[in-house]
Amino acid sequence: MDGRIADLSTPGRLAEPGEGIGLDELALAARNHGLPLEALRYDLTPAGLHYVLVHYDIPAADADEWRLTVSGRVRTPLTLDMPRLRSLPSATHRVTMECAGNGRARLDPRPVSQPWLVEAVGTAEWTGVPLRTLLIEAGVEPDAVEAVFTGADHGVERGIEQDYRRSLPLALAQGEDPEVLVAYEMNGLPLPPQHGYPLRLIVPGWYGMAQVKWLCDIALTDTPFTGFQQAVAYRLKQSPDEPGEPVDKIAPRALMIPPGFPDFMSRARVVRPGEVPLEGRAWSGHAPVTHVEVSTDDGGSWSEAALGPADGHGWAWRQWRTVWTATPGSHVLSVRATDAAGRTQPLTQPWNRGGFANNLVQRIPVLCLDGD
Ligand SMILES: Nc1nc2c(c(=O)[nH]1)N[C@H]1C(S)=C(S)[C@@H](COP(=O)(O)O)O[C@H]1N2
Ligand SMILES: [Mo]
Repeated sequence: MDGRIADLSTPGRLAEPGEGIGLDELALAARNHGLPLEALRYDLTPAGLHYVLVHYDIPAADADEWRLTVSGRVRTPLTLDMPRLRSLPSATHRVTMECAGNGRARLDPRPVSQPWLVEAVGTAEWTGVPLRTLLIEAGVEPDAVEAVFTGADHGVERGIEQDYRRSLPLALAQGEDPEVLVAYEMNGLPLPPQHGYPLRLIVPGWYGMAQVKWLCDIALTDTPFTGFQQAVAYRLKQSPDEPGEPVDKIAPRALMIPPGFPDFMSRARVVRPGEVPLEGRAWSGHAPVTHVEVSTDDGGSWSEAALGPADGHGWAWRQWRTVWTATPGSHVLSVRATDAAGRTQPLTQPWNRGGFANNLVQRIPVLCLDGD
């Protein structure tokens, strides 16, 4: 065993009161990065500004040698190389992806893992072959219930060496809405190494853990998959012993580009009196976003923001804008999204042991200067 591989993923350890970020978390935070919030201004996140999350190491990958196998409960097992995949009819979808751990570092008590604040999100155009096409070609046996996706990266979880692996229910894998892609391009270019080169899964509307990078095998199974990243990690639970509910679709969230400029001593954003344009993005994996409300008095009152054009499928974020007339003094700005399914964001933390799906409303302290 390679001594460099550390177990950073004991799910559900909570920080002791007053415990700071440890070196293991710093190591994770140093290799994974978020979206700088000012990049919410772009419809499509430039690839280098899209958040990154890698559990293990980015594997060495050579597109000429890469093979995707479709195996298990199928009539015709497939072995596909990149030219073959690129020759099949393709689809391109604009998708907002968010890490299930986004918001974790704000929770109290704080689950010890990748310490995201709110920045683990990005929107890209992904091009690839609809997964359904490959499943039709392989011929799924009637007793299959799930498709299990294997990435080429590798680590040790609770003492057991394993590949990164996740499953989807068969109906979703074969479905058209959302249309799951086996993607080879991000924003019109081959996938960057950190985003899964040369092949990854894209599951619109689902949190990031489902979007298996460095995809090398799709296995159809006649029993539900119980691997680590499925049945142990990524469960919503309050106590360590319960099995918990699986993490799946993205909860609604709106984010604001912090206005003005930073003051690192007061930790407030600094603005001048008068009209301050406020803008950002809102998304939900359950249904299209239908309302965005902004509060400039720390959640005391809310007013409706103007929404930009809706994305066709609702798989990508929507722009919102409003104008705030700032007056001298301290203020707290917040924003919250509501989707067509009536889901919205809580004002108190939706705590769970793994720190998943924390869509607590964003709070931005602002200091408005006297005069100009
Ligand atoms: N093979 C593999 N796929 C993976 C991961 C991983 O570590 N290995 N991380 C997952 C998680 S938790 C997230 S949030 C997304 C992040 O995708 P991105 O880095 O392209 O933004 O990839 C997912 N797919
Ligand atoms: Mo994630």
